[in-house]
Amino acid sequence: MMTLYDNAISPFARKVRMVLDWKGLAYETIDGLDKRNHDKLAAVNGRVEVPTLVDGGVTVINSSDIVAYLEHKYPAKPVYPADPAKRVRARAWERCADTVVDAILVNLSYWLLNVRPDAIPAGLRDKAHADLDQVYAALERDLAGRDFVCGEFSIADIALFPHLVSVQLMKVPYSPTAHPNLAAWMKRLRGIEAVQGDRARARAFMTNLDKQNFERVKIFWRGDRIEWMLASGQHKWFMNEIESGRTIWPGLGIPAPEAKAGA
Ligand SMILES: N[C@@H](CCC(=O)N[C@@H](CS)C(=O)NCC(=O)O)C(=O)O
Repeated sequence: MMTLYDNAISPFARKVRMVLDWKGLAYETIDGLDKRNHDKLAAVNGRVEVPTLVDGGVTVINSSDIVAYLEHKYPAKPVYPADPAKRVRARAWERCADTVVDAILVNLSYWLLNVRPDAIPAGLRDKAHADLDQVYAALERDLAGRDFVCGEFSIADIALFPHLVSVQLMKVPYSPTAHPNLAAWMKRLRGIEAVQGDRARARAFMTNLDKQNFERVKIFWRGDRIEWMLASGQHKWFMNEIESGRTIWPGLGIPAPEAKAGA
């Protein structure tokens, strides 16, 4: 059986788990961000990130690579559109979710989920809202006359959902009046079984937040989240985080030796 190192509120792990559920595949999970499982995760992923998928002798890291692997090995119930142009579009939205929307919302979440010595920097939420408004407008445009972002249900919808479902909580909401297509699409997604499972897991995790065993003081920083923070004028705040010892950096993530055939 496949093993997915995941976490109920990691948007990347949520994306992969929804793909597994959508395709009806069997898997077991280990919460890789639970500190008790840290060494196990480090043994399979040099970056020490979730999601990580272990399928027999094959270990796949990075959510979009995991989705591509699953799609290749289990083509039934596809998450990439068959039409090449639509497929490019679906990947473009997945990338936007992974690199832009993730960076904005996860950076805001530090003042909700983490134990912080400071208040959110002045102007940061407004900057987040202004940037997200551009995403909301583009989704509103692409969803006109369609049920899903690329027509059929695809990785675009799956990648965006875990982020957009949190925008009320992060106080950067879209307006159902200004964005009726977006609001109707989010409602439609909530009717899909794989999405319902995701919501239930995230809710259960949040309800017991204080009992969860993940790192809440130091922040794990990587590329896109740093980029958005610096592009939002927070270089001094960021330097202070480094100097105060509140940062964790990913490992190098050099591929491990290949498993021997038949292993
Ligand atoms: N590019 C990676 C990003 C994965 C990522 O950022 N994972 C975060 C959780 S959302 C993580 O594992 N952070 C390690 C930590 O918080 O200790 C992917 O697409 O899978």
